[in-house]
Amino acid sequence: MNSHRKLITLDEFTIQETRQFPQATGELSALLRDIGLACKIINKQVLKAGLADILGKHGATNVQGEEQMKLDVYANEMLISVLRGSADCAGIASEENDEHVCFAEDFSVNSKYVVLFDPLDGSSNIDVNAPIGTIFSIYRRVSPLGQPCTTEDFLQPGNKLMAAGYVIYGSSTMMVYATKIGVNGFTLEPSIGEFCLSHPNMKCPEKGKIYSINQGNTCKYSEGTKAFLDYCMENNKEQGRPFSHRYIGSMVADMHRTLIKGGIFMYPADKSNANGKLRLQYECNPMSFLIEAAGGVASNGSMRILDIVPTELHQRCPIYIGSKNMVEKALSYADSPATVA
Ligand code: P6P
Repeated sequence: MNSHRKLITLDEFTIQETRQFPQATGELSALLRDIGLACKIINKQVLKAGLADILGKHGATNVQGEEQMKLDVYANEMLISVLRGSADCAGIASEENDEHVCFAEDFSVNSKYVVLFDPLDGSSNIDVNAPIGTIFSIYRRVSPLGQPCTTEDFLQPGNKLMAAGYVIYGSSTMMVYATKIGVNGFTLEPSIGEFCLSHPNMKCPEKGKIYSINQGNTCKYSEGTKAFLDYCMENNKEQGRPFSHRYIGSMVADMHRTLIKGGIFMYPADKSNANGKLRLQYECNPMSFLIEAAGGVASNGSMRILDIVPTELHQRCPIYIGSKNMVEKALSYADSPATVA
């Protein structure tokens, strides 16, 4: 690799993007940099999770009823702390918090944006050193500036997103985010502690040959989902060979592969979970905004995920997301709601 090639840092890139829009104030770019800072701090702890006394159950349980790993709590606290100090965030909502949090500082009530996040998605993979990640969504608030943010700020549909993305803590640490302009990926360069542009203008391949689903739940899936899985496993002339099945059990990791290599990631409704498992506001919507910005498709089985109007902060949503040809094929098998398991 040409070591003399100028590295473009996240800060430089976001500032250059801002310059493309004379009317832009730079607040959204600054917020993206703040999220990057929080995730660099989280990354430092993730890298030594096996060493520090940070493994093991924190003991508390979150609103999902899941035991909180200490790293979950740490990641949540870091994001809240950095965003509270940001001049560009009026408040947050998190998978780890029952309710949204308004920042009361004078400069916060005048901030234009709110941030929702899953601070450490896939945390059950921490102990087995599989990739985990932070997922974030940024909305322009709908409540009046100068006053605390409100519930409505956090219940906006995904088609109102201003930016969304994730940081994957894997073989390398990458930040991938989308704005309406497109999707760009930044790899953390540890020697300078900066996210550097490594994947400009990312596109999800229109055709894919990888399907990603927890096949262990097959007995609980609808007939339509089972029929699509049979299609994926058939050696038929349409695709030339059976597709490959890949499932890491960490949404950020499965979605990062889907974005780069193409394919479909699915967490459908099933007999036990009428709305699937994944959360609309801080898992499905940010990933749907990003994949659509990269040319992919995201549906809940009957409609575009970004058009769903949320009614509850932690509501779940079935998801079929990825390469256009695979998602459309999966939806062609989708059942009418009446027949969903
Ligand atoms: P299952 C991790 O717990 C998570 O929220 C997502 O990151 C992941 O895609 C999904 O749940 C895995 O769920 O039921 O297959 O273990």
